[in-house]
Formats: sequence, structure tokens, C-alpha cells
Amino acid sequence: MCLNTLGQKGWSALPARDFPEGFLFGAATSSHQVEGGNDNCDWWDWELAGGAKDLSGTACEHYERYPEDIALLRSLGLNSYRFSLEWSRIEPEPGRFETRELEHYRDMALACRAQGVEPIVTLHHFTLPRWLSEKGGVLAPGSTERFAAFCGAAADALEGAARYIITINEPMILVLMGYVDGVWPPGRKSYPAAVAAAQRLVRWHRAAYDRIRARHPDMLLGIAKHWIDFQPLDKGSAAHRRGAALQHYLFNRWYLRAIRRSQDFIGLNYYSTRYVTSLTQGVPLASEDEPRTEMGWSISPQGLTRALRGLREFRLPIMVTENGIAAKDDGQRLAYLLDHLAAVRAAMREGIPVVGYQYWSLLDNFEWAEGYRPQFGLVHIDRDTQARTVRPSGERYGEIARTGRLAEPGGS
Ligand code: IFM
Repeated sequence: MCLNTLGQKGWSALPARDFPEGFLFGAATSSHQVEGGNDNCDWWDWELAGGAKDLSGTACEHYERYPEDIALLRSLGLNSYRFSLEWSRIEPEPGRFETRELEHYRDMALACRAQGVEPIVTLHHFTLPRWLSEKGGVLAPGSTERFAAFCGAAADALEGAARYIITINEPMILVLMGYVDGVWPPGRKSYPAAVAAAQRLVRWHRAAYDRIRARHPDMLLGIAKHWIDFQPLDKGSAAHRRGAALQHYLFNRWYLRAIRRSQDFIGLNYYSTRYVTSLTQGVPLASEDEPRTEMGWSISPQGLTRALRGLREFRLPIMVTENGIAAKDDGQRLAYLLDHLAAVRAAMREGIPVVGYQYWSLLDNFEWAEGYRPQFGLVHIDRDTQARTVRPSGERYGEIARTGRLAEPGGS
């Protein structure tokens, strides 16, 4: 029997199963996208100011309904759940930590554990408490110390309940959307501010890592890194190739290299390939007739295998912390899921230590500026009644999780 560095059994069983026993098959959500009523954060204000196509409002009422949602995830056969804490609930005013809210999230992690579900907890998933955004958000003086204090309090509350901790979700997406494109809070379009924000988010992670590591040696710490598979639109063009290489370095590698000594595992969020035409430009699709998701993104499972290969340089276990599709047609979702799981399997067969896969998302939810139209969920949410309905893709994914096999019985 083999053990990987996180102590999972069964790499030697790969030929019999497609995924080893103990592989973490799960699904992910984030607080603001599913909880509802997060009226003390920057996104709430952004929505009211017209920055999103819908108001998040009651979202999926997951703050109250999490026991039934975790039970549903478990009933499918999944063995892990990635969710996030809402900083604005936990620290509604600077330095005032709400014990009740810390207990709420500890209870969520314990509810997972009680059902044999591994909780994977994200501490920061895009939203900021209003008091911090009013002072300048990520770039506010002292924001690093504030973030580290919040993470320290959160980790103390999660001690013994959660092992996998993700400090920050997709720092470079936050920089891109909030400081380059200006379509998310704080709505800036400034390269100098973007560079400063990226550097500050490196400090946030390092400070949080040090704070948590000092008190909780058993926790496994990382980030969830959004990775775009940058490819030259025209492989014959030197300008396209140079552009792809630069964007790959700046977006995919720079942050991970900056925090390379402060990670126990790598969290990978992967969705699609982007076709690059210059140092700063690119298009989501190689051609107009290429299949795409409801977000307009390309569908490119081979990009996931390439991403996993690219992460080899960090010599750490890798968890796919997000991968999924917004699709009206659940058949398209299932095809995407199967093809991307096959892409993970291909990487594992090359010896890349992937320890889990979290589909985005468990529930149809609030897709930030795009509102509620894109449906990523394994579980459909009726927006009027909040009724949960498992989609066939969710059932099939659960079967894969239970058996560790990708092929249907009798299939190849
Ligand atoms: O919904 C988001 C999530 O919050 C972060 N990663 C990408 C998802 C789909 O856009």
C-alpha cells in the first residue's frame, strides 16, 4: 500500500479504481453566494449600487438550511464539502468577534464530520466587512493585521473540527475584477492599485499562515488558486506565444511562487482555456462555433491536465478546489464533469498527487455580478420556494464518488 503526503491510502489501487480510496469527492459553495442576508459586507452595497444583475437577497438560505444541504450532499455519496466563512458576520466591527457566529461555522464543520464529510473551510471568499471596505478594503492601512487576526480567531474556533483551511479564494481574480476591470468592488481600474493589491494579498496569506501555523500545527493550509489555461490563439504567432507565456506567469504562477513556503497543499480552481493574442489581450473561445458554457467560457478538459502538470513545480499535494460549468442543459454539465474527472485521472496516472476534487457548485447560487442566471449547481434551487432538486449529473457524480470508478458498470 502507498501513502501520499497527506496520508491517504491506495495509490497502488489506481488500476482497479479510477480514484483511490479516501479521494475527496465533494462540492463547493461560498458564504455570500448561498447564505442570504449578508448585509454587512461590501458586496451587499455593490449590489444595491447596481453592480450586479440581481441582488443576492436570501440567496439559498444556506445559513439556516446548511444541515439539510450537508445531508443532501452526503446522501449523494460525496465525502467532502468546501464552504466559506463570512468575515462580515464574524467581525461586524473592527476587533469585535461574535462568538455566536464563530460557533455557527464550527457547527457547520462538525455537522460535516458527524456525517463522514471532510470539511474544507475557506476563510475569505471575495467579500469584505463594510468597515474594512470603507477604510480602503485590501489596501486599507493595517488590513494585513486585521486579516491575520480574523483568521486566527476563525482557526481557533475550528480547532478539532476542520483540517483543511483555505485562507484566500482566488486572490488574482479579486485583483483582476476589482482593480483592473473594475467590475467588482472596489470598482477600480488602475494597474498600480492592482499591483499593490496583489502584493498586499500575498502578505495577507503569509500573515494568516504564520498565525494559524503557530497555534494549529495539524491544520493543512493553502489557498484556492484560479488557474487559467492560457494558450496562444495562433500557435504560429510569436506575439501570441509571448503573450500567453507572460499572462501565464503573471496570473497563474506569480502568486503561488510568492507564497511557496507558506502552503501545505495547493488548491486549484480551474474552469477553461483562454486564447491569447498579445501581452494583455485574449479571447475566451478559439472560434465562434466552439462549444461554450453559459458564462461564454471555452470547455477544455485538457487544460485541467495541463494545469495539474504546471503545479508539479511546487511539489505539494493538490486539491481541485473548484471546477464546474454553468449550463441550462444538465447533459452538458454531466459531460463536462466526466471529461474533467477523466482529465484529473490522466494527471494522477502521470504520478501527480491529486487528493480531491470539489465540483463548483453544490447549489445554484448567486454568481456575483452575473446574478442568479448562471446555474452551476448539482442541485437546482427553486428561487420562489427554495426547494432543492438534485440534477441527474449530481446523482451520477455521487455514484462515481461511491465507487471510485468513472466508467458506468460494463463500460470501458
Ligand atoms: O462562483 C465563482 C466562485 O465564487 C469563484 N470561482 C469561480 C466561480 C464561478 O465563476
